[in-house]
Amino acid sequence: MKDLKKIAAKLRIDILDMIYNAKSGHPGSSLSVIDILTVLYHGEMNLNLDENGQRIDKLVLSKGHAAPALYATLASAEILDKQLLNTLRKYDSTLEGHPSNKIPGIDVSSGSLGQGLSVANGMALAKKIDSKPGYVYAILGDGELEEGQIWEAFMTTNKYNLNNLIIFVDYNGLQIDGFIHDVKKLVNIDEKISSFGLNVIKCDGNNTDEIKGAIHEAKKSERPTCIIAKTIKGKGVSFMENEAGWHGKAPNEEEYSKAKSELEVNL
Ligand SMILES: Cc1ncc(C[n+]2csc(CCOP(=O)(O)OP(=O)(O)O)c2C)c(N)n1
Repeated sequence: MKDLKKIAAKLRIDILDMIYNAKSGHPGSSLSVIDILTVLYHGEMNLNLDENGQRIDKLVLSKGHAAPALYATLASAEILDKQLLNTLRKYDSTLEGHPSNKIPGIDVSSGSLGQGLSVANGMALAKKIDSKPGYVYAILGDGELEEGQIWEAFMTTNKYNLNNLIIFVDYNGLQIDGFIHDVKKLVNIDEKISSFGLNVIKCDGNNTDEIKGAIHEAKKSERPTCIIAKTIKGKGVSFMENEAGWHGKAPNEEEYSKAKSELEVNL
């Protein structure tokens, strides 16, 4: 059986290396979501291809600025060439700062917040109409919930009872420049989403066992599920944790080596 905690520990270092090398990117957001991606791509998602070359399970990273986490995970699952990771954000590289559907393993370009759930709804609805197996996963940021389109999309998820769609909210409490409850007074997320007709499950989004358990529970539900995954932005690097300032900034040389030595302890 795979040691998911060790895989996530390794991927945290890949994220740090990529962003340091690119001198740009979103470390806080990527370190927040990496445990969820690890669980999905290392056991929970069916990554096999169907007769049309489409992956059985699909994922939309709606909080697209966490692209380094997705790229590192795709490489660890051998879907993306690992050599590409150190080309992040370089001129001519396919690994742009936000996911593009030109990249192997990525179906949906994202980065403009608020849109990913609508696309994931369409993908899940298409599967239902075509009687195709598999799940669609969508990962949203909690700050992203401040986009009105997300709530329109929740209504669609509910209307078509898209129980082949599993939504994660990466609930780290922060967005680009502050706490979500300061920026838009976004409170009681679970009650709000539940009132839109979805099954809501809460878990620790930096704990691989809990994430796995939440996915298994979601798959038993007759209704579409939204997993509110409580995370820590910048998880694993002491001076980045819970700091809005580390949302989208690369570390300097000194910060890089401090962060790296902290992350290496968990290898
Ligand atoms: C439509 C749109 N508006 C603004 C932005 C700029 N922006 C990038 S990340 C971000 C905050 C996102 O916060 P959250 O969804 O909580 O993600 P986190 O980084 O905390 O995981 C914002 C406002 C954007 N990418 N798209």
